[in-house]
Amino acid sequence: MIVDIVTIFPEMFDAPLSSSMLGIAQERDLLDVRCHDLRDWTHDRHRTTDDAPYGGGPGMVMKPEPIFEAVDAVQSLGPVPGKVVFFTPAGEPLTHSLVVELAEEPRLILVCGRYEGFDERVFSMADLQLSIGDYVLTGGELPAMVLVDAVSRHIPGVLGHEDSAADETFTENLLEYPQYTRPAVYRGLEVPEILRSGDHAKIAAWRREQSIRRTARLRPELLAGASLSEAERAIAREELGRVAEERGGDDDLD
Ligand code: JD8
Repeated sequence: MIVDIVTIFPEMFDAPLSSSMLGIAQERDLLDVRCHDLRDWTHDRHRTTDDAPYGGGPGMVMKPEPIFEAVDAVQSLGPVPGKVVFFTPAGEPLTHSLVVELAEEPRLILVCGRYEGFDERVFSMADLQLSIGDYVLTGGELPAMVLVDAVSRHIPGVLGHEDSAADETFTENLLEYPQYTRPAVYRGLEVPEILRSGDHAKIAAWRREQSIRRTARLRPELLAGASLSEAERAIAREELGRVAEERGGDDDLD
């Protein structure tokens, strides 16, 4: 996959792109990330990318011309035009299923803004407007890195173990089971006996139950999308009941 990133801070991407998985993916030619300095498409001495908002108000807005010119120029680098993605707090929330879809694209062009955001007209170039969550960041660079990280895990050959992207939380709509490694006891905290038993059928059943209980407790809204047997539904209901019980107990303190 080819990813082009348009930004006024291309150096922000150096560390995350050279680290571990993303570095290896690029060395293996499974991923080619190219960062472009938006200021290369400015025409004034100061390489200006922002201007005051029409109508007044605080802060500055990204000028449209450098963005239109940059996206045109980067698209014509080929070999395919690529899907143009803008990051904005008003975008569609990024989800696991969107990540999986985007991982199938041959090329993405990610446009990162700064300041108070973009001149609205640049969105006429967008195939997609994305947000990574309901909190405010200072720009689109971190969201672009989040997308590259998430998408790259779904490119065949990027993960060592091919199935590890598949059997996870957001595929099954269940949280992960708790994990442990040695030592068996640390500061008095014990690894559950069953995990040390060597009984792999029991271990698998325990892990599944833990996933269901955790999901019921911490992210009950996910259960609607989880495919559970009738026995598993009963476990979920039991855990939801315990949670309600605990909350009910709290009320007495009020
Ligand atoms: C792009 C400028 C900052 C946005 C005023 C200062 C995504 N989930 C997300 N949170 N924030 C962003 C994001 C923020 C951005 C830009 C993305 C460009 N800003 C502006 C409007 C309000 N601040 C994001 N994806």
